[in-house]
Amino acid sequence: MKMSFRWYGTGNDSIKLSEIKQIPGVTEIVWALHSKQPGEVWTVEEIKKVKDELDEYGFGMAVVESVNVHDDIKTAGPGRDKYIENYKETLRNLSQFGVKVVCYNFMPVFDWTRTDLFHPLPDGSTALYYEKDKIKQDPEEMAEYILSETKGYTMPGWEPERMAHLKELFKVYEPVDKETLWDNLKYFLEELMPVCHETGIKMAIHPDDPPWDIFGLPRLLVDAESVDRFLKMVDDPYNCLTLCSGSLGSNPKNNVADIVRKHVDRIAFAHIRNVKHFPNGDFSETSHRDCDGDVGILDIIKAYHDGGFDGYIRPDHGRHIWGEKCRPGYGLYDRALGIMYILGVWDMLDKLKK
Ligand code: CS2
Ligand code: MN
Repeated sequence: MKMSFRWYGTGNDSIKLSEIKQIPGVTEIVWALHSKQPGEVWTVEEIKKVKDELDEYGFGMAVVESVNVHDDIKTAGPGRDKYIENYKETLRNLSQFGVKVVCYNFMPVFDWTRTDLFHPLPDGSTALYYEKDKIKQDPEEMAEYILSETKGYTMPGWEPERMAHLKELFKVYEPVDKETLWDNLKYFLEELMPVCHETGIKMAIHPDDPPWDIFGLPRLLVDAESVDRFLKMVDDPYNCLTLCSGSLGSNPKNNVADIVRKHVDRIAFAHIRNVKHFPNGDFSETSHRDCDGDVGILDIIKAYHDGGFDGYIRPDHGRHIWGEKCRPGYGLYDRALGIMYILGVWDMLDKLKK
């Protein structure tokens, strides 16, 4: 298992590489060119600049999160083939710098959705929160809320440029039902697989967050059955998962550890996030400690360990603690605590095995 930490880049993150360097065990930075719009080619020069920064601290850059997928690819729009060609070019450029895993998602219109980005927890910290009744509001209001809370930071999936055309975007998705979206995902991956073999890069889809339809938009990767379907649909060792325990685990019916046990060989990238469920269907993100949430963090880590997982792993969203001012879900302190928790469990499992 290779421990990583997501970093949004110089000038775009409250956290410095020198600070990440002091978290025990982190060898890889999960990065992206956040100024790029979906569909644009990432050039060798741009990638090299990040490499030079990471080299200074001895960090690897094997995982990109994310190379975002253009809406024309998701909807089979007029630019689909052009944007797929651009994606291939980006993969080829990334492979020159040791990139091994590209995380992406196939969520229509929005990436992850929460109704409160700084919800107070009983311990005085704040965390991302999902209140079922609030989600019924108009998507434009939702986008306005998210953008007002994240001012100054780019939020992948909530790019202001895209949000400014939300009505048009919803129109483009109107004819795209769930089966069409599956077809479009298959088309995209079948196009990419030869380039993945050529470059050695695994495509690792992130599940839908939350794992159910919202705003009338279809969502694909939501439970064990859909994960099975996805892996069978393009049955190729380079067609992989970013298994996000918090995204799938937001639905109390999903047993994430079972999914890990079944598919550990196809998980290229593990996100460890904990979530607490409320009986009315709301949920709150929590610390990574098993008993603070309901996703079964210990079972999940054990499932990776038992399966001999040697892919990349990172703590996903953390709480905002100790007054830290940071990007929602992506502060330094709670994610560093999360890493120590994950490594503590992992080291003990190693020791017990000897
Ligand atoms: C991430 C996702 O912040 C998060 O919740 O886990 O937004 C993830 O980066 C994307 O869905 C991957 O494309
Ligand atoms: Mn995640």
